[in-house]
Amino acid sequence: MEHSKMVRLSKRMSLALRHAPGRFDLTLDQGGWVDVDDFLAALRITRAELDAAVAGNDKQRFIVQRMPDGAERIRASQGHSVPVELGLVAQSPPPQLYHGTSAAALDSIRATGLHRARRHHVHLSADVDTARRVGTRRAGEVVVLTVDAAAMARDGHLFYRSANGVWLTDAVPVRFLHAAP
Ligand code: HQG
Repeated sequence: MEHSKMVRLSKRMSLALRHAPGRFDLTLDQGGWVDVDDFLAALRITRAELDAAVAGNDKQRFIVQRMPDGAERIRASQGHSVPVELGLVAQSPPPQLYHGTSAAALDSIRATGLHRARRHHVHLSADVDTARRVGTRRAGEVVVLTVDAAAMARDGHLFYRSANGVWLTDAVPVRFLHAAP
């Protein structure tokens, strides 16, 4: 599939599976899953297009699972703004995690820490390069912050890792944030 077509399809799939399933007449189950056949019909795409978008996705945003009865289901691995329970189990984070954002947000972040905004969690990256890429989605200069995840974990903050390797936590208080080197 052509790259630009793939990106467009990935965005529509994200909209349907993370933010606005109703706009496609879809209902996600509690875990955020939807039947693959229903999904194909709702987005008016072929199975080949779906497979290409799932397999070729730069961030592995979507996961397809075969159920014991042979039916298949799909969900987004993270990033939801609609209520879903992903069933992730808290796990011990690496000592440091990273968050890419815009320089314009820094004053506010320094005042109140990192908040999850409309999503379920604050999203953190395991490496600086990925965090920088996340930050470039925002206008203006990109800033990468280091999160002292080890200290947060010692303080009782819980961390989760999505199926596609994004680290998630409820909020990051200011004292655990530093400018990345
Ligand atoms: C900022 C994408 C002011 C925060 C990405 C971010 C990621 C504050 C924005 C995933 C703040 C929220 C998530 C505060 C946080 N004051 N601004 N106190 N606290 N912010 O999109 O982390 O491509 O909800 O820095 O790659 O940018 O969609 O979060 O800029 O993995 O798969 O508020 O979404 O993945 O924005 O991105 P977002 P994010 P996908």
